[in-house]
Amino acid sequence: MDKKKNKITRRKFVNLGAKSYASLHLASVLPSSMLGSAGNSFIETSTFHGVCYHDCPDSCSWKVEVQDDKVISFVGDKANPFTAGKLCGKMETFPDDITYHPDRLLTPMKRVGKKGEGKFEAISWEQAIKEVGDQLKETIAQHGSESVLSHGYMGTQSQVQKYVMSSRFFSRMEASDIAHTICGGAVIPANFQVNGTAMGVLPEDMVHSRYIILWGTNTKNSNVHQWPYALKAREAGAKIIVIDPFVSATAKEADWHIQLLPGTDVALALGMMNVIINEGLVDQDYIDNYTSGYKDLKEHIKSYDPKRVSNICGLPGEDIIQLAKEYASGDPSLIRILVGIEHNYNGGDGTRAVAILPSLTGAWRKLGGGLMHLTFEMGGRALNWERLSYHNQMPTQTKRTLNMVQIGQLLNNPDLNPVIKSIFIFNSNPMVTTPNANLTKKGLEREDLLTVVLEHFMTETAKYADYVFPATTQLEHWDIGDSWGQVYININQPAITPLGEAKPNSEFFRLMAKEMGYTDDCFIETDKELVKSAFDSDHPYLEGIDFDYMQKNGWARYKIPEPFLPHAEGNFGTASGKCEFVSKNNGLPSYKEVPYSEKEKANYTLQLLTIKNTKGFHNSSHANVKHLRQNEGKPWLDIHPEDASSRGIRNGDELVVFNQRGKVILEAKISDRIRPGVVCMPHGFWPSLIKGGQASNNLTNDLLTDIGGGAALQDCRVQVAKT
Ligand SMILES: Nc1nc2c(c(=O)[nH]1)N[C@H]1C(S)=C(S)[C@@H](COP(=O)(O)OP(=O)(O)OC[C@H]3O[C@@H](n4cnc5c(=O)[nH]c(N)nc54)[C@H](O)[C@@H]3O)O[C@H]1N2
Ligand SMILES: Nc1nc2c(c(=O)[nH]1)N[C@H]1C(S)=C(S)[C@@H](COP(=O)(O)OP(=O)(O)OC[C@H]3O[C@@H](n4cnc5c(=O)[nH]c(N)nc54)[C@H](O)[C@@H]3O)O[C@H]1N2
Ligand code: SF4
Ligand SMILES: [Mo]
Repeated sequence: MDKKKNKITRRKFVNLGAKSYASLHLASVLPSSMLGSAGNSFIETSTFHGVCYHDCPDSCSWKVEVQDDKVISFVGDKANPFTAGKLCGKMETFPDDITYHPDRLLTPMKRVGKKGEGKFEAISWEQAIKEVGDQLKETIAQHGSESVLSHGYMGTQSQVQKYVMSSRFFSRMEASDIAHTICGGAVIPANFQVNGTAMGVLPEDMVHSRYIILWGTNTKNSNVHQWPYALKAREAGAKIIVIDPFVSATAKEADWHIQLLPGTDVALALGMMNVIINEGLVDQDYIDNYTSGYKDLKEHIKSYDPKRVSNICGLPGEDIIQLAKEYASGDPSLIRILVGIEHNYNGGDGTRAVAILPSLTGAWRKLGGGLMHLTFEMGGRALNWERLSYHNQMPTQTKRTLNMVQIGQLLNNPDLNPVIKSIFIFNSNPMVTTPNANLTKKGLEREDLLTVVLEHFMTETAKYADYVFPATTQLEHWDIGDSWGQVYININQPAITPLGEAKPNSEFFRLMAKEMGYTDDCFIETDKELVKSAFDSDHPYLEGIDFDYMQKNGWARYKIPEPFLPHAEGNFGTASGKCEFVSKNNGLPSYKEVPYSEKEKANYTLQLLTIKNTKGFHNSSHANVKHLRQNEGKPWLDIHPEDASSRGIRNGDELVVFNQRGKVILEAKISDRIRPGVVCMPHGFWPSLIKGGQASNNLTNDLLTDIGGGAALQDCRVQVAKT
């Protein structure tokens, strides 16, 4: 057979029907005499259930068909009503783009060049584990176990590869842990302060809402399976409002887009309260029975009159009044938040102010009314965490926790006690996703730092490693996929044998445990046993759902009492059981000036947003996939015509965007998608794959949010010029 003529790309493998692939593939490996008209009938196709591993609210269920240990079909599971048979654009070709990508790491690598240079040579698993183990033992003996830092994050949010075995390992070691603050770091504690939970209205119940505020969330792009519920509500008469400093894909579709200045949500929400209270639009009965702190709040909001708020937010006063009145009379009104609201200095208080609104107007009383935020507490309650979090029962525990937002500062801090001497980076790409990346780079360049990275690709971060270990992808390992954005639980079955020498993260930590001499039982459990143990639970949400059921069906909807009206009669998760307007630690929410230096304000007169504004990337993931990158075009900067003309910038010009931390080369897109004084670039491009070698987080600020130590990464001042 002429191989060239019949060459099937891996993309085609996925797209071809099972039958056609079987015959074509067979033809290339079997003598033609063996291929009769029914020549492929003995080839077995196996179907596997899986779940998307991305840090995404949708957690889609998928089905994988495999022949001859190769994926021949990969689709969203039609049976799951939330996924509804549709994966998002960036995941449709996942097997080709990630698992079968020619650049995939398939063997352990040891650095031979300078840190960051990207020169490595292959090394066996056995030898690499031994060398890392030897160095680790020496580091611990000299500097103590807290000099080792576990830097895992949400590259996979499926629990076994994200967390279970790595937590056991680092707890046993008593290493330092990283605080997962870059996403949800402020919104979660802030909502908990007010409502004692982040779980409000269920995603599907949006269809019952009649006034929907998508507050700092780009639903059409970031939460694609939620959008149809918004459209269904609109068909039934709902109005959709988007509050966003940028004309996002979702804002374009809104009935009303409120384009406030970034980081001023707290003022807007307090201004709405001012109007709602002054106009007598509150639900006094709800306030009296189910909330605390109203008297103080009433006094506090007096200083947030529409005129002052108009100045802070850069909005017409009448818009604030109209929004407040419409919101208070929505029947019912729903506010949807995710993380767009939190990535600024006022992010915690912004969330708290927004989270108070539904209780002020009693929106919680009706199905579809209230606040819709995160659903992770469902899985937290339902699954058997006592088994999974085995390390909590071990005599030793993780001790020091360090904030990932400031990893650059931490790696460069000689006064840390102890200094970080070794870092294990897995499921994360901090050189691209964490602010102030040039400082992180300086830290990772330290010759005295042992850096170990587990990855699918030689990422920007992996290039700084001493050892890189090849990790399996979601098609090659067991896992459990609970969700933070909807109410289904999934299992992920391995569909194919791991490619090359790739191993699951969990297996890396088992091998390391053995090397370190940790003999605890918890390092013996297999991934399948771990998945099984998660469903060994008698929580009512999992009634009738066990491992066998999951093996057959792949996914299940939690058995939640319906209609789900969590706060129709109060029942908040706070200590008082009420919605707490005043926080014990943080008082009442208020607007604060961002602490920029005078020099910063004078030199860098524009505010830069770096947002997830691409079609094909998921944070930094997929940005190395050529066709997806080409789809985005050249990395660009949205700049308002006024800011462009004052700098002599024309559409398509090459620009340099710079500040005291870095400089990025972008193409000018003159547009009124952004206000004067604010510019916006997409986040996710890998620095080394774009001109100039720097990207969004080489510019961003590692300032922390007001609550929770989150990332105020949108509070970033820059200057822009033609190159
Ligand atoms: N396609 C795609 N989908 C994704 C991801 C991805 O990378 N790509 N990432 C996933 C992850 S990790 C997460 S956490 C979710 C996040 O989902 P979202 O919370 O929707 O997050 P973002 O896209 O960060 O921000 C949403 C919007 O907030 C706006 N925004 C920025 N600053 C402010 C502000 O101060 N106030 C207000 N009101 N709005 C502001 C931005 O302009 C942006 O349009 O999406 C997930 N889904
Ligand atoms: N400027 C700016 N910065 C941001 C944001 C923004 O909007 N703007 N968004 C922030 C948000 S919301 C988030 S959640 C973070 C995300 O930050 P990260 O979690 O660092 O982002 P990802 O790009 O998803 O990188 C995860 C890495 O995990 C790897 N990975 C995936 N699965 C596995 C696995 O099974 N094993 C191993 N070993 N590796 C795996 C992928 O190959 C990828 O390189 O970024 C934050 N940073
Ligand atoms: S990234 Fe999100 S929307 Fe896309 S397939 Fe994965 S879970 Fe679904
Ligand atoms: Mo995120």
